[in-house]
Amino acid sequence: MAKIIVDSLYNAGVRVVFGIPGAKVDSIFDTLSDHPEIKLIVCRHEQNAAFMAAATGRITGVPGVCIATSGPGAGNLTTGLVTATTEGDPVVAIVGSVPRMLNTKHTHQSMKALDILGPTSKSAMNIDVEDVAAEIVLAAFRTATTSPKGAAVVNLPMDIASGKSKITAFQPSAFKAPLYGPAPPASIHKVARLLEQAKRPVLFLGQRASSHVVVEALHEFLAKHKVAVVETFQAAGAISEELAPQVFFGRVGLFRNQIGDRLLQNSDLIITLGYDPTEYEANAWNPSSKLPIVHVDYTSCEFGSHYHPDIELLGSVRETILALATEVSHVNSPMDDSLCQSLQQEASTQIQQMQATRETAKGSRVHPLHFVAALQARVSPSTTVTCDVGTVYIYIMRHFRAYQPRRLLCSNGQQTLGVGMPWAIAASLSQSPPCSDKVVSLSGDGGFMFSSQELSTAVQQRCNITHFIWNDEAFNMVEFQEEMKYGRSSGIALGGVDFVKYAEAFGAKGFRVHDAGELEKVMEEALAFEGVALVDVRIDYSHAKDLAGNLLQDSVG
Ligand SMILES: Cc1ncc(C[n+]2csc(CCOP(=O)(O)OP(=O)(O)O)c2C)c(N)n1
Repeated sequence: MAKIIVDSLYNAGVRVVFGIPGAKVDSIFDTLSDHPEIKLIVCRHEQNAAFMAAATGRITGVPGVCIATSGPGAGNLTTGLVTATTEGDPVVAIVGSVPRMLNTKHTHQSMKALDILGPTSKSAMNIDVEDVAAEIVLAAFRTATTSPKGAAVVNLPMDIASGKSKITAFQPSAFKAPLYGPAPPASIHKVARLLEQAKRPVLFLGQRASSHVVVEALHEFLAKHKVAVVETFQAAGAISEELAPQVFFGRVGLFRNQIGDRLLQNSDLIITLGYDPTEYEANAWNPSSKLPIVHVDYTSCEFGSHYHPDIELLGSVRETILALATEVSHVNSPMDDSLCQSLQQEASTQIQQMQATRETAKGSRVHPLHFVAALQARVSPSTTVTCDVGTVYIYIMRHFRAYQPRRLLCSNGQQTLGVGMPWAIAASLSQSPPCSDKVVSLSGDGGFMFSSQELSTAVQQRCNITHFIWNDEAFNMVEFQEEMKYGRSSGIALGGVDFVKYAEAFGAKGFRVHDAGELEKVMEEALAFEGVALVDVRIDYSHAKDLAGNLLQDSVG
């Protein structure tokens, strides 16, 4: 049976799996020993195995695979799987369970895994008899890769794991996701006319607009028609360096106070591409409910009082964009619009201010914008940067530029703490050859401790990762919002960890930045270090509340 499963993984294109063994799944681990073409990464916690699988799915497009034993092993996958499903990352999770005979009994490591994991995933299926194993594994892959993508769980009872079947793994062609066509021509025709007539149209990119195939089509569209673009955090990198000065108006999310929000507020046609409300709900960016919307996605929208598109273009987002590119004859370019010009002016002033922070920062803790500018200057557009949740992510996702898809990764649907380091490991392992280029990851000191045991995995796998901890000895993102709400904070104190010694204990290299004056030198050394480096950066969050200030007001009604 384990061979059928491992062959299925191989035929699906899987070349790396993440997991932790246990008696219920050890036959799969045993079989993997004879299949070096699939690399087994043993993690230090199942949650992190699920995070790594999700990042692998997001980066490569082939579902990431995680394997866990019954009971606590399966239970530990929940947060990782719900994060993957919410954020559109294809994952197949294989979990072991007690033999069928014991399923209804109170027995060792028994748990109704499908009842627990079902709500976290797109599907959760049990292999009831040996002869359906190949079909169920195939179905899980097909479910995980059908948009909106997400996690699919396969439950493998222990007695089935040691059983046999004549029905072997399906061929690679069965694992290929079926293709969609463009939206119907009549609807494309209508939207093309709306786009030609709109004075200030905006393309609003969401998480499903950041795949390589969609981005390629988007570049083709924008090369012909210059339409202003705003993106969510997970769409980062969809606009190339060449196109950005002409069309890009930044990222939006969390607090409605960005340049992109002002553009959306003043647009007379918003075309959302692969938009998912989990990233930035429409009641936040369209409180008046007055903005005219066209929805372009694989599936119909969650229609509501704040998100009520006039037209939905359903089908392949890529094919629909390409069809629109041909159908549209002309558009009103943001370069000829005075509001767009002044917003772009404001954006470049922001960048200059960021540079200035860099020059004036000496003698104090590191200002977040100083860090962003220093890092931006030292990484190439092809560097993968993974960012954990926290105030750190607000600064990074607003200000760090990315010009290639899926190079700047964050968890914006569930905002799950702890993804930073596991995602960096997955990114490093998905390189060809593995661990060949530097991966950068970032977290707060709180988020880092959610998955910091994976430093051990990173070192063991010889990853090339520099992880920066923005250390304020607190859960700042909660702290500053509590202060704004209640005038004080509670439950946010951390601290007392020497991260340099921590790194050394795992065989990684530790660095520390006490003072902004030493940031750039230490950053350079840490980025040049071949292997796993951990950098403790004393960060200055004294202006964090500004991130939530100056919210746009709209007359609601
Ligand atoms: C798993 C999980 N638990 C709790 C939260 C709530 N939460 C969001 S941000 C945050 C604080 C993050 O602190 P830290 O990692 O130190 O980053 P900082 O905000 O200080 O930059 C918390 C507790 C969450 N998003 N995810």
